[in-house]
Amino acid sequence: MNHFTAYTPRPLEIIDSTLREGQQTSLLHDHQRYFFSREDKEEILRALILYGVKFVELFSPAVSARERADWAALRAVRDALITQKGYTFLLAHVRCHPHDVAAAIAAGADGLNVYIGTSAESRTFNHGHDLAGIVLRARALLEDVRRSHPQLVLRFSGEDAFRTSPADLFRVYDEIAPLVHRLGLPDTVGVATPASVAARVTALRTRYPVLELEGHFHNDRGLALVNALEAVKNGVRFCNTTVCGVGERSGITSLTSLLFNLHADRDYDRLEGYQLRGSYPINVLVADKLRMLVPSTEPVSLTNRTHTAGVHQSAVLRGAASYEAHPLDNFGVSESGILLGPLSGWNIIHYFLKEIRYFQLDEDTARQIARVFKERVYGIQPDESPEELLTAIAEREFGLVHAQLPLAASPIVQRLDSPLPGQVRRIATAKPPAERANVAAALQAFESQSNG
Ligand code: HCA
Ligand code: CU
Repeated sequence: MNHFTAYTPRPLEIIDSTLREGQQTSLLHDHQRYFFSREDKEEILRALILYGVKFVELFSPAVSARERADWAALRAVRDALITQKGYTFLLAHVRCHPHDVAAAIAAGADGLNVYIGTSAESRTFNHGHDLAGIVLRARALLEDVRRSHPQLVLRFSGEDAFRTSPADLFRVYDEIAPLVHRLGLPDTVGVATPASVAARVTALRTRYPVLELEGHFHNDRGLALVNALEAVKNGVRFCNTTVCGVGERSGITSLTSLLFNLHADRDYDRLEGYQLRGSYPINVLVADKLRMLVPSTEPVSLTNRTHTAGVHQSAVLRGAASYEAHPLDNFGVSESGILLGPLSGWNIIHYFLKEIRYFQLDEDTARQIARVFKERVYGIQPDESPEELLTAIAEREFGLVHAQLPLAASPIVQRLDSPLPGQVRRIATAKPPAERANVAAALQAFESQSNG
């Protein structure tokens, strides 16, 4: 059965590249990991499939013996989820080289994401072929693959497309377009802007109206997200992402940030088939593999529901909508945090002592305690938390009695709650341990929720 001809593409097809581009992140090296283990990859692939991703890019099996061996394991993960979630296409990212193509086919790839540099920089420093040479090689390779393996899904990318002149890109793509399903448009070095993306996409769509386009945007200028949004809105159906945006240098468009923004823009059609509640869990899962917290720059992060300024805190206590404009719970960020510190006002201190720690105190005492706390907290020791300091002041200096009641679990102030014994003080980007443990459960919940 040819799965691809049987598949009707949705308005937006993510081609997630966490397991390819994502493994090129220097963050792995920063944390002495260097690569994802097979178990990491299996978990990430499973999470991506449950999240609703149908196209996953993997390294060419020619990269290393380990990558080659992992292909079989990842196909098994995919196969195990077919009944529940339908078919997921595993695409090999391959150089325009018969050796890579043969290895991908042997590994059981569903498709080939073929690339070769087309910019002057790429031609000079990467492979040394001129445009005619590129066309010659690519045509021969793709014609051969189509003849011998007609079931493969084929994409061709001129690497560094945004530093390739339109004339040069057309020179190559005109020859290749009849041979492939999609043409790629990678901003390899992160030079594109929303305006240049719109212009390029429009030009390609006009010239190749029947072909699908695939976007890939690097974040060197911090524009990977907005460029992807612009591409998608101009008619690019296939978009490359990675979880948390990790990738070469500063990475590419983050999977959940793209979907989150389409949601914010009410572009609901493009969200068809994605389990948005899995957004935060999948960010936590991959951040965990990188031994880091979900970056504070990720829109779908606990940081975006954590409040520190006194004015914000007291307003959020009355109504979270005051400083939380987005429905982050729908993206799996199921709790908010309020951090005690020098900016906290007396009312949050009153709330904490009364509602969370069950001290009997009136508002006036809370004001007095707040004055002491605000002074003392500047001299806090590294092994002490603001919550401990505040509790100590309340008990020792104000003689408040602490009723032995269970800890409250208010969804608003989870982060104010007592840390577990020996747990380090939480910082703004920290995720609650409960969330970590819940990742697997949350992802598994999609299994039962979604029926493919
Ligand atoms: C790479 C470069 C690449 C390829 C993208 C593509 C890029 O790491 O090999 O194949 O479309 O950014 O150009 O990721
Ligand atoms: Cu890239």
